[in-house]
Amino acid sequence: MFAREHVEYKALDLPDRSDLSDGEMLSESKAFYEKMKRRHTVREYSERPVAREVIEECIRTAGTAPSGANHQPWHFVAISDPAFKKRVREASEEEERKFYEGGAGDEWLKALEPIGTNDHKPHLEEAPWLIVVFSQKWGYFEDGDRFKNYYVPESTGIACGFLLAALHHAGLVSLTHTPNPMKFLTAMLGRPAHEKPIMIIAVGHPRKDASVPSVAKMKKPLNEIMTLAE
Ligand code: IYR
Repeated sequence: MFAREHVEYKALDLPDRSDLSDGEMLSESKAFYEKMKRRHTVREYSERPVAREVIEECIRTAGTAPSGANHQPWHFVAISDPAFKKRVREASEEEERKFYEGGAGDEWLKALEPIGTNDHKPHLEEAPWLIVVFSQKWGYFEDGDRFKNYYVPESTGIACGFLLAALHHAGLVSLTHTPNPMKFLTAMLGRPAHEKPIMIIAVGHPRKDASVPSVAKMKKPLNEIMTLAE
């Protein structure tokens, strides 16, 4: 996609303007908050499958995220193959066993107590899809020359946020999972060595008995997360 002739500045008239009144803006922003606060991280998935096209559209949405120099330094591997999911689960659980047996350190393990997590990760097989997100330290021009990417963690983090919102908007639940360390995913999924796995996102429908830890509903109030300088 990156050919050298595309790397010079050219202005386009702003496409896709929105023209809401102030009142409409307020009600839209409230409605979106009401929607997003209903997103939950879910660990118990039902057997209901999810069409590949839905996953593709959500990843397409993630790909619209802003990024450093518009280099889009990300790649998404979407896995529904049960054998692949099993391999990811087994390798993740192996790392997680070491993490929960003490590798994490006391303070981290204490912080995780209210979340109720442990090294048992059946959802990595039970969820119909796993999306593994990679960031790319560099990209390639069409002629094979390499160029540097910028603000890679920030850009990929924003794309992950878009993806989580898109999945929720599509009526799905998800879980961000970060086996520690997770470099094994690069080779396991056949990605080039310069790509760094950022997270695994399990995606699907919640099981009837799905639950969330009660602390997950405790969000900081606006006055704690926002300072106004008007
Ligand atoms: N990677 C581990 C531990 C973990 C860490 C954080 I920070 C969490 O918010 C939740 C879990 C795991 O996925 O279990």
